Amino acid sequence: MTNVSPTILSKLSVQLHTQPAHPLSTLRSLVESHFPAYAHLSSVSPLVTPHQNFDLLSFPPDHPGRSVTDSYYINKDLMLRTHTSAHEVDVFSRGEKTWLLTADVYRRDEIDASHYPVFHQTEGCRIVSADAAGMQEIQDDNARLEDHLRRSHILIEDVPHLSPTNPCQPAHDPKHTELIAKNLKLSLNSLILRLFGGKQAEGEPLRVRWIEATFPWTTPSFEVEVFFRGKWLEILGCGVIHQATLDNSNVPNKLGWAFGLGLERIAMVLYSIPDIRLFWSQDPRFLSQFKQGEINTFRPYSKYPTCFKDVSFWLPTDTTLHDNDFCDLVRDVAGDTVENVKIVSQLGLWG
Ligand code: FA5
Ligand code: MG
Repeated sequence: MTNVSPTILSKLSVQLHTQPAHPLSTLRSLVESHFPAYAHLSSVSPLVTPHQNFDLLSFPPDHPGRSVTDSYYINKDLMLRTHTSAHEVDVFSRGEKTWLLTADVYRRDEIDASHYPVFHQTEGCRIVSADAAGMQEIQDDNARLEDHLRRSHILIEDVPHLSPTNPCQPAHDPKHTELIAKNLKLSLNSLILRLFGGKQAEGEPLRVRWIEATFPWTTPSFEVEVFFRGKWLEILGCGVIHQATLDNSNVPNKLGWAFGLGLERIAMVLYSIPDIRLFWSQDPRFLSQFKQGEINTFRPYSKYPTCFKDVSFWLPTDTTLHDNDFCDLVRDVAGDTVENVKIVSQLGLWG
């Protein structure tokens, strides 16, 4: 089943999200600073079992994500995580109740300006006790967050916390689920405001759109899109964690939410980085543009190596020189970086 290529293997130790001054590292810190009381995890090995990545999260046995055409396998028992949710059960089992985990994730996919087989996610989770005290804690937090958002310039297109197509889990009290789903939405709207609010065009409210979704280990589930520079951009998936997943984690009588945030998508708009492949660049023209903790607009540079631009005049002292001889000469000197050779103007022998 081994299908991990050398290029992918070379990415396993890079950890862009912990490299000082790298845009993904600044974005991780920014998200972490928004949840200061949470545990912040960021160096967890990408090697997981299919059991962690899929089974513990109730993925059905025939889910397409399990296939060798979609995921990277070392062997049948060891794979590269396809999402940071692969660590939910482990982290809950260790007793963490509120935590963030940022990591590289791997999916076999096409390669273009917005797709790369390695990208980064931040998982965020919160569980509270499923009793009056836990619900009071959530209610107080909801009141605080609502107050903060009411005073902000943000326009939210919402969907109901619960609906026939996005129902409450049978094991849960719908009143509790409503409070938890509301806390999830308020927490994320507040994070989105923090990330995008400052970069918004003057006077324009920030527009956020909530959409019903499905994930095998959350119900109700949602996706969030942000309207930024004229486009809707899907930035995260989230939901109320399934009882089965919490049972797998040995945390009885708890209730809570989880989200998974795509870091490249967000960094690309915040920094105006036009191509997802640039995040992997070792070129000083890329890396030197950034400082830890600062979001600045990326200045594009040529993807070709430095060259000096001269104007040359070719004097046909040797009249046997053919156009193709000249093309070969250009290729010998400059290689394949030359896109085109053409005669711009031809003068008579004496001008
Ligand atoms: C997930 O990966 C779920 N684990 C999210 C989740 C967590 C749901 C917790 C419920 C509870 P999804 O495949 O939609 O879901 O990816 C989440 C985010 O990662 C997307 O919204 C997007 O921002 C980002 N993402 C997904 N695929 C790519 C890709 N090929 N390139 C860049 N970013 C991507
Ligand atoms: Mg999605």
